[in-house]
Amino acid sequence: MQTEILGNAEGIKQHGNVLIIKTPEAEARVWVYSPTIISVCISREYREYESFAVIQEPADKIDFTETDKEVVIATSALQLRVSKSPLRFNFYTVDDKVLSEDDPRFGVNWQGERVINYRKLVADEKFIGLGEKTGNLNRRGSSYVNWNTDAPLHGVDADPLYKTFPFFVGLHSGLTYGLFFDNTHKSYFDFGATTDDQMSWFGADGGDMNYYFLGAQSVPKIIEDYTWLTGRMEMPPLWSLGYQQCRWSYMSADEILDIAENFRKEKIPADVMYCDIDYMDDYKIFTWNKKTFADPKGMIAKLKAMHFKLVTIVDPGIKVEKGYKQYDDGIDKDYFAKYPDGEKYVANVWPGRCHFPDFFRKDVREWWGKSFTALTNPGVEGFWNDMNEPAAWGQNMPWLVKFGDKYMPEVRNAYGMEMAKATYEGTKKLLGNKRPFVLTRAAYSGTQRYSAVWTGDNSAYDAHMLLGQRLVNSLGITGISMVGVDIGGFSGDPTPELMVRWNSLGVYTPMFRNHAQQGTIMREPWVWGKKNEDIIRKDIEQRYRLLPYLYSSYYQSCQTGMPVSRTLAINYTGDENVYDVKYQNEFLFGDAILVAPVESTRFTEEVYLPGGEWYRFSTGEKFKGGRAVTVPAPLTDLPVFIKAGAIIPMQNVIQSTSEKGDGLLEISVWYGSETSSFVYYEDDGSSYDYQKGDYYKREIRFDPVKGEITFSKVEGSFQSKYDRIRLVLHGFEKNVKTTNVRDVIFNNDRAAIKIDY
Ligand code: MIG
Repeated sequence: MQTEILGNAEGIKQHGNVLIIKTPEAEARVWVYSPTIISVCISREYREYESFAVIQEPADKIDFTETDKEVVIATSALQLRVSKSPLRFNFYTVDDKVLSEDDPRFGVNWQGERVINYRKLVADEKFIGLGEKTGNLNRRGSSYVNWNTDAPLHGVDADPLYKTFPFFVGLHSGLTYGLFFDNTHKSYFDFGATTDDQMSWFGADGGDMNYYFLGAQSVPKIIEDYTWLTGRMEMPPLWSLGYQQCRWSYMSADEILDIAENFRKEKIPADVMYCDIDYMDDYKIFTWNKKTFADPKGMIAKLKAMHFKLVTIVDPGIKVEKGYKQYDDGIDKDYFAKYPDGEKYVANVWPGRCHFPDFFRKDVREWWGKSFTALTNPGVEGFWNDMNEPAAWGQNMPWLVKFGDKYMPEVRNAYGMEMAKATYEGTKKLLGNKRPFVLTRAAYSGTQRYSAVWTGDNSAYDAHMLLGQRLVNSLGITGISMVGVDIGGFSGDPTPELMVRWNSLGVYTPMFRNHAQQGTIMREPWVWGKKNEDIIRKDIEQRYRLLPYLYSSYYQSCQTGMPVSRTLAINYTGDENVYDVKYQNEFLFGDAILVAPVESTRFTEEVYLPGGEWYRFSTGEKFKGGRAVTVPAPLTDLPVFIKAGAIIPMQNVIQSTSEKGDGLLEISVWYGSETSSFVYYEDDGSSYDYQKGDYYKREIRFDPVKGEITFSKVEGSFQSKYDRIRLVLHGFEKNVKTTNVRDVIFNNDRAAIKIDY
């Protein structure tokens, strides 16, 4: 195999906003995207690069200086010092602190088509990120592969799984940086796992060494930059934040309606029912089974009357069957993936022999998008994209299969994203001004622009519940805020204790969906006995109480990319304890709620509370942070803590998000000794009018020194659905141990409240 290491610079040229540096082996191109983002693309044969992920353009100009030894590209926030002989790429802060340097010996190298970048490892360097990856929060000492894979029954260490996010954050010496390797080939990351701690390395089976270096000095700012580059989510439909009930499968319209009815009868709040693959006729996408789902429109109307939305699954595989519309269309218009000789690729999935739409083509995406009328006409508003790694029986799709003008290995990791894009764009058009909900299993960086994700086929045991939380937390670092896991575990049967515990964690999961595999015991809240049902109900009610807070947190994801569920490493980056495997599953839900996942067999737990002060949500008990505390953790009370200074808007319990509620917005302020604030956001929860200013937004501020809570003037034209605000003050008197609640009710337009304490 031919092995080449990037050699000496031979020529340096500026062409407009790009700097081109040639060596005998290759050429490197450098662009500045923003003061904190510099991109480097090193290729042996330069080709125009079209990114699936990046939606920004580089800045118009690039400033650099050159000496005998190096070329320096400096912005107001970051320096790239390129050493010329040999060509190496080293990043520093503006005050010359090392952020990340190439390994001086090996730098960028090729072996055959494989391209790898070896980088120096700093002694105390930690790594977080890569999205849906098993293992520890701190990825130092681990290695990973990105190759989107259907992974049924995967264990808690399995790799790769369904998604690819080649983006990580490096942490050392009190400094932070991010690196996004934008390459859809099978890719590899090694964080000092197998190099005797000398180097970290990453690379891919093909394509270019094409990366974006993010030099902002805080993890939230790096996430903001990464999601600026790759896009942010839009406001989700409010109903998708409610409780979602799924199963593979509810076998008939009657069963779906029975289950929905029972939620109302049992007074367990819920918003969403799902149809898994059995609603279709012979697994043909965009059809309904004529016997078991004879009248989809009627069924959906009944669901609607009960305030339920329906989500239906779609897979990419189109059954080979003459007379089936999607098949005939696809053949006529040549929409399916092919071998190089033009023969259509066939593989077996649920429908039997299938062709696979070539989602890399715009005309195919448009066709796919329009096909959703079969679902939207009867009233479906949520679209679940499964099996889009893409998956087929046997798994090993031949490398000769072509998508667009590329072979499968080059773009496999983006197939799911392109399907989600086609689904999102198509259904958005069909639904008029309504927000569709799209859920996808496979994804690549940037998928947050189109879809929520779930973490695939987990299993019903404690270690999987904890892993699920780490996956959610890690996906948050890579721009995916709206993520769920199958609550209860997809494969296997949870014990009642696990079901109850997992459900209580689901309250604090960005997307809250109960789902289970065919053949497992039923999972609905009422099948676990009265006592457990009562706990499950109470927890789901808590989810609905928190909706105003959750919706505002999603608004933050749309604005800055900050995820709803946040590993503690995002806000407490410098605190060593947050990486301790004992505490690594803990996370912040929004700005101010700390949640500690607990196994279903443990009823007291050691929880690490970062610096500051915290209150137990359920009791109001106050704790000093910066230490671990051992707290009771019965199945009725997951350890959840509120950060001192927190401002948390809540509402009354409703049975679904389409209920108006009692009109009272309850804003809890938890006393803290420092000034704090919260951006409250509301809109109609279903349309795109908020993008034209039809929202209700105000900042709420608490100043403990002045003893003042201030509500800023309302921004936007939306009329809040709450006509009164109640201020609930917690912990506002000295020497008071438990919650001290004082109610102040005032009209929505009142601006400032003086508190004397
Ligand atoms: O081959 O549609 O991950 O959530 O219930 C299995 C049936 C296909 C895999 C998904 C799972 C879904 C199941 N699907």
